[in-house]
Amino acid sequence: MSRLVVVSNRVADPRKTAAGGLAVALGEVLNNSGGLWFGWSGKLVDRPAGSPQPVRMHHAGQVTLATMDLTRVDYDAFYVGYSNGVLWPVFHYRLDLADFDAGYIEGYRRVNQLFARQLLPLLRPDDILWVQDYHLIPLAAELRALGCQQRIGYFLHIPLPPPLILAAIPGHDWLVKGLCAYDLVGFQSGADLEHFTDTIRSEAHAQDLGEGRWRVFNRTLQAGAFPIGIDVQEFNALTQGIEAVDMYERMRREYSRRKLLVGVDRLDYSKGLPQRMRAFRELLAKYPDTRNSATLIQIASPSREDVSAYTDILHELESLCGSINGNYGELEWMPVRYMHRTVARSRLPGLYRASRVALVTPLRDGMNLVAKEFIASQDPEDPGVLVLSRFAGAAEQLKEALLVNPYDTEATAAAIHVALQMPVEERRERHVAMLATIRRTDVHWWCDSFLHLLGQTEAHESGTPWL
Ligand code: ADQ
Repeated sequence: MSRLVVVSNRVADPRKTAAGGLAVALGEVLNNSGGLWFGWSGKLVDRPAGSPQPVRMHHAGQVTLATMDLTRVDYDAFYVGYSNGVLWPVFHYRLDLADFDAGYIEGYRRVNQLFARQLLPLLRPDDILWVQDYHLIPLAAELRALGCQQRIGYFLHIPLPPPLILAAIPGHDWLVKGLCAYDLVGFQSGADLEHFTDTIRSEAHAQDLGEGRWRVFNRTLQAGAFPIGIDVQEFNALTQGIEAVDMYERMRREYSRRKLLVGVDRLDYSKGLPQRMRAFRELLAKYPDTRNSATLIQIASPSREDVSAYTDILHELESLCGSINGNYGELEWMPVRYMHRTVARSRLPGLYRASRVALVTPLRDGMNLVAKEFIASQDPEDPGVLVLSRFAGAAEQLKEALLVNPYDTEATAAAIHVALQMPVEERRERHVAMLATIRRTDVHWWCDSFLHLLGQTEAHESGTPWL
C-alpha cells in the first residue's frame, strides 16, 4: 500500500476530539498507511518574505505531522490577501468583495513554491499525495516543476464558479493550468464539476476521453464530484454523549411551550446570515401565530476577523438581530438569541436535536456540513425539518429538505412557516430519506472513493512544462 501524504493549509492532530470529521477521517487513512500530513503550523515569524522556515515533525500515532511557520508578510499576501481576499469571494460568486491587489498573487505563488520546496525532500517514490482546498491550487504545478513524479490528487472544498466568473480573476488561466497539473481533481457537486469541465474545454481545448477523463496540456487528467460527508457514527456517539444529552434536556425544558429554530455557521458573508434574519423577520410579520411561539437561536462563530468584509457582515447581523428583538420581543419572549461564538462540538448535537427547524441558508456553499450534522442528530420518531438553500452543495444530495432561494425573503419565510407546521409523518419520511443519503455518502466513503480513483489513475505523465 502506498503511503498517503495529505497537504493542507492547516494541519490538525487527528487524535484530538475538537478536530472534527474531516481530520478524523483523513487521520484514519493516514494512520493505516503510516502517512504524512504537511502544512502551515499556524505560527507567524517576523522574517523577510519568502524565507524558508524549518519543517518540524511531530508523531501522532502512526501519522507524522510536518509543519512549517510562515513569515508575516507571506501570510498577509498568501492567506489574508489572495486566498481569502480573492479566491474565497470570487469562488463564492462575490466579485464585488474581491480585492485584486497585484502583490497578493505573488505571495500566493511564493508560499506554494515554499510548500513545494519544503515538502519535496520528505517524499518517497511511491507516495500518493492529496492536496486540500483553495489555498494550494498551484502546488502540484510547483512540485512538478521540481521533478515530482508521484500521483497527486486535489479536492476543492468550496464551489467552483462558472467560466465567466472565474475569468474575472487576473491571471485565472494560471490557476486553471495549475489544476490541470493534478492527476485527479475532485469537486463537491456535479455543478462545480461542470464549471470545471466547461472551463478547461473553452480555455484549454480539453478533449473529453469519457468516464471523467480529459486530455489537456498533453496529459490525461481525471475529474469527478465527491460530495463530502460527515462521520455519521461519530456524530451518533456524540449525540448520545453526556454533554449533548444535557444540552438537549435543558433546551427541551426551556422551550417546552415554544418551537426552536437553529442556525450554526461561521460568521461569513457566504452563509447568508442577514438574508436569513430578514426571512425570520418576515415570518414574524406575516404569520402572527409564530410570535411568542418561535425562537431562533443563531450561533455564528468568529472567523477571519482580519478581513474587512467580515467586520461589515458582523455589524449588519448585530443590527438586524437587535431590531427584530426590539420590534417583536416581549417581556417574556425574545425572538432571536444570537451568539457570536463557537459552541463545543460535544454539545452541538443536543442543540440540533432540540430544534424543530434548522436554517441552513447560504448564498453559496461548497457542501455545508451543518445540514448533515442536523439530520444525523435527530430523533427518528420526532425529527426536525431542514430548510436548505438550493445554493449549498448539499442541496444536490438532500432533495427531501425544504429547498429555498435565500435571496427570496418572502418565499423563505413561507418555507420556514411550512417547516414549523409540518406533521410528524411527513417529517419522518423526509428524515429517513436524508439519513440514508448521509449514511451512504459519509466522510469515509468520500475518502475511500477519492483515494481509490486516484490510485487507479495512470502513473504520472509530465505533460506541458508547468511553469
Ligand atoms: P465551512 O465553510 O467552515 O467549510 P461547514 O461545512 O458548514 O462550513 O462546516 C463547518 C463545521 O464547523 C461544521 O462541522 C460545524 O458544526 C462547525 N461549526 C460551524 N459554526 C460553528 C459554531 N458557531 N460553533 C461550533 N461549531 C461550528 C468548508 C466549505 C463547506 C464544506 C466544508 C467541508 O465552505 O462548504 O462543507 O468546508 O468540505
